[in-house]
Amino acid sequence: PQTIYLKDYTPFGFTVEKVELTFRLAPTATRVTSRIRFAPNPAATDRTFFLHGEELKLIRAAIDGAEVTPDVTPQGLTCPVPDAPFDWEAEVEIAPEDNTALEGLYMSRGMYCTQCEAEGFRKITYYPDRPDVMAVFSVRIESDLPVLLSNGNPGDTGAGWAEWHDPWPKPAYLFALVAGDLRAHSDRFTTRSGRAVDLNLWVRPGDEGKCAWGMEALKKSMRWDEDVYGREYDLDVFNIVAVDDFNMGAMENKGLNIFNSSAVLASPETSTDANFERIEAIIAHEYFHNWTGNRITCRDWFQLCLKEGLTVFRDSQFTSDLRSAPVKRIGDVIDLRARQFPEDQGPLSHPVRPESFQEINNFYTATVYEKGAEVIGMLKRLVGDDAYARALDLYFERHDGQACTIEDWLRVFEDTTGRDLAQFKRWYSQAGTPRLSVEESYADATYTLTFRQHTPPTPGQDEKLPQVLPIAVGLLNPNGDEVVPTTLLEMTEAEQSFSFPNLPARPVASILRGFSAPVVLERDASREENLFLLAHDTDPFNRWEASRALAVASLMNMLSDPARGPDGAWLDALLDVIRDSALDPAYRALLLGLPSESELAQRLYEAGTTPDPEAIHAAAEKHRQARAELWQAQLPALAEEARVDAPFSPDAAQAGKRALGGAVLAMQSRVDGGKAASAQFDAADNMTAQLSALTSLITAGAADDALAAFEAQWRHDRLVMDKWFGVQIAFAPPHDAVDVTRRLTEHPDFDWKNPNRFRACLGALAMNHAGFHRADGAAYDLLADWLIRLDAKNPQTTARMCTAFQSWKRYDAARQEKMRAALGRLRDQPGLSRDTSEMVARLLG
Ligand code: B3K
Ligand code: ZN
Repeated sequence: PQTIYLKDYTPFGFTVEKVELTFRLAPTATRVTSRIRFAPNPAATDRTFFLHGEELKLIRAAIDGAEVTPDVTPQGLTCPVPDAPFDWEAEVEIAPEDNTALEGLYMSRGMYCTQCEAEGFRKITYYPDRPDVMAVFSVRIESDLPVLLSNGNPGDTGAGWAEWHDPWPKPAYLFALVAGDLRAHSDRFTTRSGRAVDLNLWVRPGDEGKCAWGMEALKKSMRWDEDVYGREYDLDVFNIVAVDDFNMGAMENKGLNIFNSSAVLASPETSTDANFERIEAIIAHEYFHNWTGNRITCRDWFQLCLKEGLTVFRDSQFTSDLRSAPVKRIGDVIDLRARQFPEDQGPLSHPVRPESFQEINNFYTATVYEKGAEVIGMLKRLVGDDAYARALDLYFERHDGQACTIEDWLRVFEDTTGRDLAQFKRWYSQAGTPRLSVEESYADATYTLTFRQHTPPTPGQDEKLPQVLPIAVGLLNPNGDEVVPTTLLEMTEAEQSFSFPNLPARPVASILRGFSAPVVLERDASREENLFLLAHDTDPFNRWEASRALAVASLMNMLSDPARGPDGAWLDALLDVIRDSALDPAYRALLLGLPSESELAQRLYEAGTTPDPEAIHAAAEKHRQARAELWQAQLPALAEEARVDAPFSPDAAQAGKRALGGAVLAMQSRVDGGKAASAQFDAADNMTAQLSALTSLITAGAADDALAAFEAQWRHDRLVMDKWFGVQIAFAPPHDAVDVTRRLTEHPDFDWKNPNRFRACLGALAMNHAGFHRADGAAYDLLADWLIRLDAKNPQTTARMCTAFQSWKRYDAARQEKMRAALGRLRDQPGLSRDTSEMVARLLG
């Protein structure tokens, strides 16, 4: 397979002045006719006329009305063309029904839909399928299906056809088409300049009752982007469509967002609070792309973080504004450590802006998205909120309608602030998670923090240079008062000291407040200091972080001495915080969480100890059991405090209470054999309550009846059944996880070609840390078997799920050997996709 390099970028030899597409839809023989006006691109030197095209049957082609016979390869076509503007016309045939890769034009249960990002448009027709070629599209769809949609504004329609026109120039990856028997949930939004926008959420008959929340989220997003970024919507209609078979969450096609139904459909009975919050965030994310991604797009796919990092950053600001900022921040950091850190610390590590790829779909990663967003958060912290706002205004003003680079992005900050961002730019080019260690000293009333930063080598990058690190620090007096409020230290050297004079007593430092930089902080804080911070820190993130540090220390101690129980002093201190009714219940629920078993494995590995997944699981279980017994008497009062009396609402306040209630129920189930969980399961009128009861029953080993009842109640609802499949595997005792997975993959409703269902089962197995790392390698083999099978149908989802193996180097030689063997089996599969080949090759290094 060919490797593409950032350094090789050259512009396309032609510009596209307009595109007219006609689709005659038929499941196995859709005809696509394209009429494209090309002109020589004055900015280009290479005039080779190459159009991408894959899996297309070319019926005919013409230039300026005269038939031509292009030179066709499996990747596209070339053809001699005039040295002046010309009209290209082509007709191709495609078979959406046979398209199981879910990229290009495909079918999902009788409806047609598309997914073009990153390079799917070339499976629809011949075209310069690259994001720097932007054009105005007009589309005509011919089909007997009742609803026919494409980008932009609606044009004429008649019996069996509809036309659409998108006035905004766009790259082909934002093209979309939908046709099906769909119902609309409609609403209206008036932009601040008075444009009336029709909003529609299109769903299958039967799903109409699951649309209200998504629609509210859309309107909130539209308002928020006007209020906070001054960005208005720019078409007469905004359509969202829910699709059951989709490789990821959703797609920001211009004016026609297409969503995985799991990322948009919601109702109290079928969706958890976490689902509601995720849906709100994804709707916002896709909507925000209208400016950060669509109006201003990427020059090439190496610049993916330009739109993704920024849009993730924007959607996290939105969620922080609508809900609780500290709760959102803690959740994001948990997620970063669970997904991005392992990626950055293993064989798949790559810069936020990668320099090469074979298959771009493999780079829609936690590094590009979430670390990309962290980089923007740091930039904002460094320049300040006002300068950030001015830089963004300049970005929109200067680059509207353009396909841009990270250089363009940084330049608006340099031009706004006069700052030189050359060193900061390393965040885009240097892979790996910096490790930041700190030493403290106190003399002559001056307190000094000395930091050292070091980024370990990553594949292809042995030597690392110091990064710019914004380190937010506050200092507390021994009595708990804050003597130095949050101060931003700007570290640029490998080693650097910062002093705080005039402090009559040695303070306790709260370092990296709000997780101000995405680093691993190596701090030898004593147990007493962490207990002090847990009790007194004014920064909610670091208060939580102190408890995390105590949790890690306690679990590590239990692991090195299996006779030990959990740290009692910490549990006492934690209970005080948990019982503080002045604190947000959602925050208290987060404090009840433990670091994941995978995170503990990583920490052991970094400390030079080979992690034993079973021992880690046993320690975590022992910890949970001991805590439940110790706090038994307090649980009823906590459960009472978490009770919601009002009618169900997915808002942050109620959701926080239910999160606390769920955590309390999990503890209760460890001491009452599942009695309280059973009662909650029977009485539940919302999915959050029902599912938390079910998972508590699974851990208590008392879920058989509830699982059967749940299945009988929900077998008609795919999204709910995904949960039923998932929790049985994710919460299975480690020695059972493989057998449970095997049994469930034989269930008649295990539709393995549906990405949601596949992930619900095999993804859950990979998440069951001790179950996945079973010593005999049975889980590795089971996953590899399924990945081999799926790769022939759906390379994208297969390649994505190979990341289950990304941390193989952490474990003992026997497990490493078995993981390598499983990956080797994949690698040696004849006809393995480019997507999966690249992933396996990187994993095996
Ligand atoms: N831009 C899409 C992701 C496309 C993934 C292609 N493999 C969704 C998003 O980030 O909003
Ligand atoms: Zn995105």
